[in-house]
Amino acid sequence: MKTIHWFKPLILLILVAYPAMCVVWPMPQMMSTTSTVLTINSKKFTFQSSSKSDILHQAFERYMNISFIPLGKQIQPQLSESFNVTASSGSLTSLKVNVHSSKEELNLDSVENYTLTVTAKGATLDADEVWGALRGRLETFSQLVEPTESGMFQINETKVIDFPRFKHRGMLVDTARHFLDMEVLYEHIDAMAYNKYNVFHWHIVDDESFPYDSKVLPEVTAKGSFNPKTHVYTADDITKIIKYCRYRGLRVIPEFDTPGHTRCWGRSKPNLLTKCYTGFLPNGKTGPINPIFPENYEFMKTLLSEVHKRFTDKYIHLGGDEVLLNCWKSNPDVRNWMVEKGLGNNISLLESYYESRLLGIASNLGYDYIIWQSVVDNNVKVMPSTVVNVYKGGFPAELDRVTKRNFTTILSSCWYLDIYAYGPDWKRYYSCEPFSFNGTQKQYDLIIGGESCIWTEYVDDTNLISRVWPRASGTAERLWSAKNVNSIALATPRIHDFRCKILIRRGIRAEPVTGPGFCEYEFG
Ligand code: CP6
Repeated sequence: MKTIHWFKPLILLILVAYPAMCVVWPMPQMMSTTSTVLTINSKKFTFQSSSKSDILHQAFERYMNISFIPLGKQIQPQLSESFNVTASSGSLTSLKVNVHSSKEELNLDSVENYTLTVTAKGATLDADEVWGALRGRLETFSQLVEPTESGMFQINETKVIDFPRFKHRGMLVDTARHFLDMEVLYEHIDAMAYNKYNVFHWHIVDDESFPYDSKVLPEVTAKGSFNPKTHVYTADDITKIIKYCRYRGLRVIPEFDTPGHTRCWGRSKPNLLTKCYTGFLPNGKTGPINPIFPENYEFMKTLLSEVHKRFTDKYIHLGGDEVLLNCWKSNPDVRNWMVEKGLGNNISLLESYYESRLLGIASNLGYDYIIWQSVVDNNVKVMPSTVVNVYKGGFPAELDRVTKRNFTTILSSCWYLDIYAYGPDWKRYYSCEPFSFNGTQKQYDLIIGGESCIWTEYVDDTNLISRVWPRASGTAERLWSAKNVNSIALATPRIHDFRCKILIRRGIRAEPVTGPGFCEYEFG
């Protein structure tokens, strides 16, 4: 997708001319606004489309509710009850939504482009696919609508032509370090959609817990979850999350991270994990999945077959990070087996062996896969369609290396939301530029996007939303908007407005990020 470079002065002009009206986040590729203000009577306003799409019509209902939220009672108490909304029909009475294709597959190649035209003659939204209508969307239109003191709403004449810079804009959510309630996940997914994110990367299990409610491996859930009755995601829960995401234009990509990060899986399967040794004796610790036992590959096949039935995306994330190779090395059975198999004492050949078999299982199931960078750093042979998730420091050099080897890549290194600093640390996320290495256009084209990550060692239902939002909005704008929309000075008042006027007003309890102050719109 070509980035259009000439519009930056245009956006600067708009921001200078109409700062209060321009609360679209992330910034569209092209937007022009005039000083003509159209009024809207929310009671008489309709969304219209000839499309029969259930996704679109459900979105109409949601956006009817969130586009027309009146001014809050605390700030404007005298206006709260006496709106005379019957008097005028307003000068804008509908938004016509044209979706050109009825294709509703949601994948990496889904088209999210849209144009939005709001003039005195009417408002139209054009999109190739329903995903553009959502993203472009009803979301952008809704952000442009402002409440007024009379109880009416208003929108400036506006033209928006928009498309994402990157087609993979994700967030990793870790539900293993702490369990997250379905209601909290729904709220979080809403906030992701408001930010035009399109991938929910569900890091569902890890060392500390296994909240995936398996029917084929029930003992792993029983002993691996914090509580097998209350702290698990059932097949039905997963289906609900997938549907909830789909209706908001988000894919769900589950991660089952192996061979490391599997400690609690071992409680019910004594031979699953490698016993680590100190000298000649087992030291009581367990390490990565034991790669020398054939039944452990059967275990993975059983697990992934069920996962494949429950999750609908073509992609699965297979992890592969932080493998404790020293534990493998310390175990005499593992060492003997390596010699027998001709791997000698080269432990990275053992990692390759495990990964090759695992990736074989996944591709036999029909999966394409994403893996953490460690796997390719270690020269494991993977399918050409493999997506490499770069997560370590020194990422520009790594992106350079990985794309030189022709791999498609997703960047996470600079978007770790669990790493927290006093003050406006959204700026760090906002400033991270994926193309900050000297590569060829072909290399840049292989970078399909990025992900923010919320690892939840210190996060649960009580603070997920406020910890993540609006810090993750920094990443959202980096991934959606043009490369040169990168001025902290211009973004600062915008992210404040986005937090107050959009997130807070819609009930997302996003934390303050621009220092002392207040929101013009408090909860109603
Ligand atoms: N869990 C898993 C983690 C991390 C990773 N994988 C992690 C490592 C370093 C930091 C934050 C998170 N907690 N499974 C690495 C991808 Cl700083």
